[in-house]
Amino acid sequence: MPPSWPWFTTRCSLRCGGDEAELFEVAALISSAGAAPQILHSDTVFTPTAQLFTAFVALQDVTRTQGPTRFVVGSHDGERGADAHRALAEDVDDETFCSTASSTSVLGILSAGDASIFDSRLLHCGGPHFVQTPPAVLASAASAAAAAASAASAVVALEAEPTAAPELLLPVERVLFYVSFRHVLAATDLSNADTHGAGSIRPELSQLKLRLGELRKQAQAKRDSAAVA
Ligand SMILES: O=C(O)CCC(=O)C(=O)O
Repeated sequence: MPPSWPWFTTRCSLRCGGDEAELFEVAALISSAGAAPQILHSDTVFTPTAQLFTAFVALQDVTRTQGPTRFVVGSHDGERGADAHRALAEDVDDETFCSTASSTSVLGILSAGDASIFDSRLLHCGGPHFVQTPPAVLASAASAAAAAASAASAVVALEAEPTAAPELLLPVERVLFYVSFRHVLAATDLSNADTHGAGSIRPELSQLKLRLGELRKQAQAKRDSAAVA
């Protein structure tokens, strides 16, 4: 069953030092069909204490081929975390590390409404998002191969228009709703400014410095009034 908002915010409160935790990021992560995998990274540097607690909420099913996020288990703290971050830093090509990491990692394969929640020091990356080949194209490719093998009837409709029912095709964009809260004791220079041209929170929302406790109260009031109605 997908986690509920109260379930998530209770965990946020526990992980972020209480209800004074600030809403830090609210965005959508969109990966289009054909997107290359991301490089393994953490969202904040490796520090002895937690900085952010994040949820990626699936807005539609995320299958194995749609670039699910890969998370390296235990890479957020302790000796294991220090080793993982050191190995990544030493591996300038990222390749060796990614292949070793895959044996100690999990994939965020999600149903719509599920969420992956994680400490921002955890190493993770968006996976490769494969372009889906419609079944009709696969079928015509197979018959083309058979025809080419059996005779020289060369002109086969390899480029035939796909005729698969649209509901059999996966969405071409994988969208994750992305929200994070800042630990009450997090470094004061932690920035969510729009440094890469892809802001993870709108400035006017950031300026409000919304606190987890206030958001929880507002959500509870909405639930109560919906229950009465
Ligand atoms: O798209 C994803 O699955 C992960 C995205 C991410 O980690 C990032 O953009 O920092």
